[in-house]
Amino acid sequence: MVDGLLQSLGVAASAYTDGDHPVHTPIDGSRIASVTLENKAQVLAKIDVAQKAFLAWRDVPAPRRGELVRLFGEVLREHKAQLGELVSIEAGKITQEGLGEVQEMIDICDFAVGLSRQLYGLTIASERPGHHMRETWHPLGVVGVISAFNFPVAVWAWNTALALVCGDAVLWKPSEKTPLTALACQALFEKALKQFGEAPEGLCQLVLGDREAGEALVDDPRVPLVSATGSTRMGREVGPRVAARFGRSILELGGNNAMILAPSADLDLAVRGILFSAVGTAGQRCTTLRRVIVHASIKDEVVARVKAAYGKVRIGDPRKDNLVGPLIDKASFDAMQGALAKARDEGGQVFGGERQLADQYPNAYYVSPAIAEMPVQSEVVRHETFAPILYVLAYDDFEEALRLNNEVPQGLSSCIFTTDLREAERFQSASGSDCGIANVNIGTSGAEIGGAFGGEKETGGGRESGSDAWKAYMRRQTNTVNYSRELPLAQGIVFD
Ligand code: UN1
Repeated sequence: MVDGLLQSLGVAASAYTDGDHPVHTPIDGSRIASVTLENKAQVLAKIDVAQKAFLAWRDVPAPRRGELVRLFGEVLREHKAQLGELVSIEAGKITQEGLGEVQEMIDICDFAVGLSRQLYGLTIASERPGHHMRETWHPLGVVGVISAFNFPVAVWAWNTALALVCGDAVLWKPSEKTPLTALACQALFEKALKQFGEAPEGLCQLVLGDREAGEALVDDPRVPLVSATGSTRMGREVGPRVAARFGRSILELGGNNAMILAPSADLDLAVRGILFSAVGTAGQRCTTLRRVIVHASIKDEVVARVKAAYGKVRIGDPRKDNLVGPLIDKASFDAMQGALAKARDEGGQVFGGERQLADQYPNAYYVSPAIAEMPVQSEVVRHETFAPILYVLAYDDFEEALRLNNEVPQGLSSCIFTTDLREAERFQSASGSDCGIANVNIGTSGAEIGGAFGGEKETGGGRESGSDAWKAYMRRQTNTVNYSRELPLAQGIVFD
């Protein structure tokens, strides 16, 4: 299934045929490749190489570093179709979303190229005569990137494009479930490197490994920044371990994203927003819409319309004309069924959620998206289940809706559908949504790369991608220069 594709992307056959770690496609559960996982000693050796690469790369002028990222963006443009298809095969995304993910990579490359001429620091007024102050941003070191199966290529690109223009080296550990797209990215990056010419060896390396490999990255003081995307459970381990050695981390963890649906909302728009955000990527985005908090007066109508839309959703092979592909694996299906059983126990009324196409694909896990009308925001609703389950809660008063939005442990994305300016502004105010993303008349998922991406509370607090997220990939230095013939002290201190 993948031979031709991987070859066209420049991956050598030995990289995906000779190993002992099997790779399966969620499309039919079949084994499509086998790769070799690396052990701790191998990871440490790669960190060594990365550290040396960093020492050379940090002295390359930033706009020149941007040129490498520009070339990489070009290579991605040329291979968008193939890489997108590989994402579909390995992660189970429908074609449109596979392509969208590669486009996200291209977009961040463009952003980073511009940034490579804009790593601006401040000049600061000094309180002393004949002095000036400024703030300088310097390259940081080796950046460890740990990414998840659901965005197997874009999350790496967000981190890598920024890290490279910031003068850092990168070591990437992708999910064990998606090593092939990682191998393809690495091969494409090497293509860009060839066109670029002189770059230090090992500037951007890939580590295929399991927990042991991840731990080696997390614990090594030569890796000053670890950017980890995945579950809150993973982040709870990574964050304190990196902090224990005074490293920095960017954590992008679980979400439990809600939509407040107000009585004034444009319901046609809202239902379309719900459909894309709740059902897209088979509910396996960290930004997936998991809760609709709907005004009691329109609840029945909204539920009826969403159910009707869900009934028409085409489920099946993500490379064909379908809207919902498979869940990643059986564990994911079991977790979904467990959550639905719990929702029923907690008084919920569940619609959908059954396994689909089991005869055709006995080893793959397709499901119809589920809606669960809940009496209150009970335990199961407060938990992120990585599957297409949409909990519906009713509200009477806007303050109650805001409270429900915020009363979960996670804080990634949120949105409101309303045409009432007061509600929209309140939602985005200091006492509104407590999430890293708060949208108006747009769903919770599908953010552009230009904004900072990430969220609060158990989502981990990290920010990746656009805005000034680049600052986390550099070290800040405050410089004070005395160009006078005196040595005045700050705070007016006299020390004669
Ligand atoms: C993720 O699911 O880890 O906003 C990232 C979005 C995408 C990124 C999702 N741009 O849905």
